[in-house]
Amino acid sequence: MDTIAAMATARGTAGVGVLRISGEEAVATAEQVVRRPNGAALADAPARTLVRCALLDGSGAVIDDILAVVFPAPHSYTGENVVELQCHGAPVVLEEGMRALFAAGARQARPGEFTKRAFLNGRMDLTAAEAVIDLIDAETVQEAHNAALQLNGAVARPAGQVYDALMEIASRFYAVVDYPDEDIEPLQQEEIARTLQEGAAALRALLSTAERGRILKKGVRTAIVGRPNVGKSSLLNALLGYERAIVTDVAGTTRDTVEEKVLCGGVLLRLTDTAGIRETEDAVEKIGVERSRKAMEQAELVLAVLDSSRSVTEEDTAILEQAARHEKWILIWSKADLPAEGPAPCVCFEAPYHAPAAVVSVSAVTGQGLDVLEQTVAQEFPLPEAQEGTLLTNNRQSEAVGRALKAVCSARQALEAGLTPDAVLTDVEEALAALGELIGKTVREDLVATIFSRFCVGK
Ligand SMILES: Nc1nc2c(ncn2[C@@H]2O[C@H](COP(=O)(O)OP(=O)(O)OP(=O)(O)O)[C@@H](O)[C@H]2O)c(=O)[nH]1
Ligand SMILES: [Mg+2]
Repeated sequence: MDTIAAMATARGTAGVGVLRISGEEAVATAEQVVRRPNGAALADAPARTLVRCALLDGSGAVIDDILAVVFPAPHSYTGENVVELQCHGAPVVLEEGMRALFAAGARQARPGEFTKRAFLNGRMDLTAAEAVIDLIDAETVQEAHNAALQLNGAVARPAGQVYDALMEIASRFYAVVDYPDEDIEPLQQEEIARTLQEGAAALRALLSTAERGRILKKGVRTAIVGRPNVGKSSLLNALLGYERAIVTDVAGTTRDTVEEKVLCGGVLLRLTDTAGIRETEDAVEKIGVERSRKAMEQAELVLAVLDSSRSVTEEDTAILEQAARHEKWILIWSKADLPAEGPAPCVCFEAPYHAPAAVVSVSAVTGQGLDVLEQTVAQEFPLPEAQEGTLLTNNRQSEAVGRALKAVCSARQALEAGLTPDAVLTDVEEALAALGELIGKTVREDLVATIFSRFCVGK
């Protein structure tokens, strides 16, 4: 494969900036842009050890004092020869260094190309490669933790075990299909049924993590709803810690939905502040109210806000009724720093209504009650146990596991119904194909291209 190079660190001034080179000719290419003080060749530098060099521009002038490290194939990130040049993080130096590398024969790496090569060279399976993107894009510590464990095979390992077990079954069935005189003995049949059952259980367990995985990565869809002026936007701002949404004492300030991600009780919330819900003749506000209702419908968590300094109106009760249709919702009494007006609304939460997960008094001004709100959210969306790390975090993965599970179940049914061996085999092969796709043993080229195009350049 040709030799590729890229800036591995983000653009901009920084203490250090790393240029990464990979390919058969990586060392020879780097050799042309660096000079060791003793005149020794970079190729002779001890492997995986930092050596001090001068970085040269295209004309051979020294432009930086750097550290270089050579990772000879196959013990490198990509499995190829890799050189990393740790320069000072000055954009001009790094750009000049890149230009010199191109002149020396390297070409600009495409997004994700280093990791793609790592995958193609068998340095990591596809779920691990995807974990690299997740890790780079992680917005919470939990997300990073999950990705780090996946990088180490937390998804590939159980999926690989099922794959191997199915392969074993498939090979027995091949024998039976190819040599009709052979037969699967009842004892063997029982064992196969048990293996299929265990495989199905393992896949089901993996699939059941997808929902939590999605929440971990994308955040909980959360709507802040209430009638105008109750303090919805103030609550959003208080949770964010800065003035994101406009707050005024005019009822109907928020016209459109405002969405922001925020970490609340360690849980990533995709918070939507909405226009206050009320009957209105204003054409723009009408659309806003419509959007508020929609945001509430689509939310996994509803924060229904009531103004504790005002008496409760019928509009409030109507909004509570809508909120209570959700399995998870929290009733928030806002403006807790002001004298309370009361009385509390008498709403009965019988089926199909759900009782709120908590009733919390909050002040956006003093911050009172925000901690209780955070605790409630943490309780409602418990994070995965530390060390678990097998949460499926993308649709591609859960789709493949789902397909494998379906095929394994249908293989089991075929076996129990006493269908011909090739009927069982077809299902087992389908499950193998799906699992192969998950971990990247048998994956279509276009799919690989799509997956790696989500990366940044230099990774
Ligand atoms: N004292 C006090 N005032 C608050 C609090 N929260 C909001 N307010 C005031 O209440 C008024 C309305 O606040 P907003 O956050 O704009 O209310 P909203 O629900 O977003 O209103 P709309 O966007 O019109 O639906 C503003 O004057 C705020 O300063 C609070 O916790 N304490
Ligand atoms: Mg508002």
